[in-house]
Amino acid sequence: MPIRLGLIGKTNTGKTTFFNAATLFSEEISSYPFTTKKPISGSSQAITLCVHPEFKVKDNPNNSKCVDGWRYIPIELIDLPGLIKDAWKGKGLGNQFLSIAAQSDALLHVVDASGGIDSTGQISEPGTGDPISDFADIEEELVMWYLKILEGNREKISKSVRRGSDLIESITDLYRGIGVNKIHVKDALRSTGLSEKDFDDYDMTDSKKLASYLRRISKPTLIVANKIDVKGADKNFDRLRERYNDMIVIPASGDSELSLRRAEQKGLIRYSPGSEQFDILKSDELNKKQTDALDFIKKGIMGEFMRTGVQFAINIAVFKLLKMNSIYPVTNDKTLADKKGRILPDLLLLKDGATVKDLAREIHTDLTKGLLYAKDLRYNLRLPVDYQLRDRDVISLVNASKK
Ligand SMILES: Nc1nc2c(ncn2[C@@H]2O[C@H](COP(=O)(O)OP(=O)(O)O)[C@@H](O)[C@H]2O)c(=O)[nH]1
Ligand SMILES: [Mg+2]
Repeated sequence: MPIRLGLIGKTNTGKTTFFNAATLFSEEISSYPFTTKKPISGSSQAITLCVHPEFKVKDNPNNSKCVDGWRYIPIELIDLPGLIKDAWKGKGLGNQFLSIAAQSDALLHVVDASGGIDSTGQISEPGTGDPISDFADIEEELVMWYLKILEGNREKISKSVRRGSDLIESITDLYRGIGVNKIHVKDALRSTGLSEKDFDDYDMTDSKKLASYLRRISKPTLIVANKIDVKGADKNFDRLRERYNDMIVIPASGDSELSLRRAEQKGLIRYSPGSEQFDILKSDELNKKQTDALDFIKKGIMGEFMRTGVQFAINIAVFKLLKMNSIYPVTNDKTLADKKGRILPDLLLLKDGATVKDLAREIHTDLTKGLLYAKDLRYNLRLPVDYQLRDRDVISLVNASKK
């Protein structure tokens, strides 16, 4: 299963533009409408430096692509309709949106840093809206939804605890489908001081504390300060960074990224997603408006912020927020090929802390049986089965049967 990132935020913050830019890649033309009524899923990619130059081989990727030494790893991106106030009450499709958001591995919370929407998500004069309160409003919807799950199941939890079940276990069961595990619940109870309290004595404040803690630790989220191309948006970017200094805030211009990828697709420019520059190939085919727009992106966006932020936000979500390591499993430890002779065929994303055994399980459950050790092919070194893999490890597994 690819990693799944969900785009959340108020209406008109630029989620669909971001989605269209991030899912528009080479041959595929995205023609997805800008009015989102239901969640739409699309294929995008996280990009990281490939190991093939270091190993001095030419690769034949299978589960990913290698372009100019960069590995493109497929991920799933979900564009969610703008959340409205009281969505958690289940009005309209609120419940459905929230549950899909909660099934993502991580969330990209898009805000309009230009302050160009009002509190209901209607387009307004730039500078009049407040992305800080927009962010807080949506967060509140999410927390209330987590709270509703807890409050709606009080009877059930009380009953099972009375019958001798573990409280941690019972609470985890409620949230299991949305990425909450026992460690999260244990941590939440301890950190909120609720482990000392009898569940039946929880008041609303206690439950909300617990819900809000669970939401925060189980669903990593970063803030995309979008529309950074608009004059004055940089002020809101600074405000966001200051107010939410415990989070990652990424300045972005979805609109600029979409323009660049479309121009690239038409062969007008040379540009790789996430790259910090582009080259104009056919300047004679560009009209004045296009030339000015590209010029602005070069100076106003890339000059100021280094990048448009779209690909960067995805990469940061995968590699920093979710702490994924890129692991290259191969079968032939001399040629670095798989059984079909493809060199460095697959890149697997494994969470930091995953071991050799986890890698075996990820490839095929059968491989864990009789697993003896792994070979680190960079250093020609045997690694024990409980060794925690590191980013960019190239690994072959050695089983009792194959030895
Ligand atoms: N200036 C600017 N406008 C943007 C940007 N991204 C989106 N928009 C505009 O904001 C409006 C809402 O965008 P849309 O993607 O439909 O927002 P959604 O409701 O969150 O999906 C549209 O008019 C977009 O063209 C951006 O990076 N810069
Ligand atoms: Mg939309």
